[in-house]
Amino acid sequence: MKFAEKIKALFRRNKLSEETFEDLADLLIEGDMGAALAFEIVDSLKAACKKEGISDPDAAKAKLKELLRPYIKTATFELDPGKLNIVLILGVNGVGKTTSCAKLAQWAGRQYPGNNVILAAGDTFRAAAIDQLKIHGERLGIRVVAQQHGSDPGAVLWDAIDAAAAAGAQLVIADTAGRMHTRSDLVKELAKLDRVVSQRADQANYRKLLVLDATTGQNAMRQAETFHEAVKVDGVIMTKYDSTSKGGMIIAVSRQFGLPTLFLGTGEKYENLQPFNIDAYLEDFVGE
Ligand SMILES: Nc1nc2c(ncn2[C@@H]2O[C@H](COP(=O)(O)OP(=O)(O)OP(=O)(O)O)[C@@H](O)[C@H]2O)c(=O)[nH]1
Ligand SMILES: [Mg+2]
Repeated sequence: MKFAEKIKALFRRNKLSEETFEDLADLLIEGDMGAALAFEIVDSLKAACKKEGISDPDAAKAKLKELLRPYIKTATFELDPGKLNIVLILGVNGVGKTTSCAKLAQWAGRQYPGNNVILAAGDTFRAAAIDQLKIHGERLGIRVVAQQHGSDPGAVLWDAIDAAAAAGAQLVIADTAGRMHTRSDLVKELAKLDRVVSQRADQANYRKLLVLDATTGQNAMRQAETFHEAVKVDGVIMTKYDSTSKGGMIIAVSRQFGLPTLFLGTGEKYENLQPFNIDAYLEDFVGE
């Protein structure tokens, strides 16, 4: 059953009772929202229903949506036309970083026609990573700046920034190696790369997007915490949203770290990247 269907079924009961609220808390936890946040939301729903005399389950569901909305920070991905825009794509292993680089490059190319995009093969750690990005670049007709396997990712970024300046490109999207948030040495390396890019391109519009896999559940909170602490992340790309009907993590990450989700990855194709839309999201999560 789709997650929203479960919420719907819950509010299809004849009347609101203590049990409805308890079951709702369980469901929100199951939806990856985390226990503390789930109870907080259920408590405020209960209070609002009492205060406003809401006894109709449908009205309570509408109220739930209304209460969830301010928890979700939103932001749009926009290029600064007067600057070089740099996007560093980060995350743990296998979450969909490289695929997201390619998807974002295509999306930005369409959104800003005539703008040159450069992909930077900043994952120099995994042998096949450079080729993987090059293949995406060939398919999409987008230039990929790369060095050899094992080279310094900071140097690749320098090259890409130089190439962008020379070509008048407005956007550099850089892949990075997957690193587990539990590996503090690798997280430190990322912080170093971040410093290198900040110094090299201090006039640029430089952003860091953390890729989180929607099927990871609460572990994504640990990932967000570590990466945000290390490099101050600007936003999230939530991938594999097509593989789960739950998405409570988007609310949890927003609430806990103030991080907006900018895009949803909704499949393996280049087209499967959608700018985050709060109305559509709430409809997915709670139902219409
Ligand atoms: N269903 C689905 N699959 C996705 C999505 N995004 C990425 N994938 C798949 O996830 C797998 C891993 O994607 P990659 O882009 O290689 O992940 P990565 O984070 O770069 O992996 P490493 O570089 O090894 O850390 C691939 O099979 C992708 O096709 C998505 O939004 N939905
Ligand atoms: Mg990769």
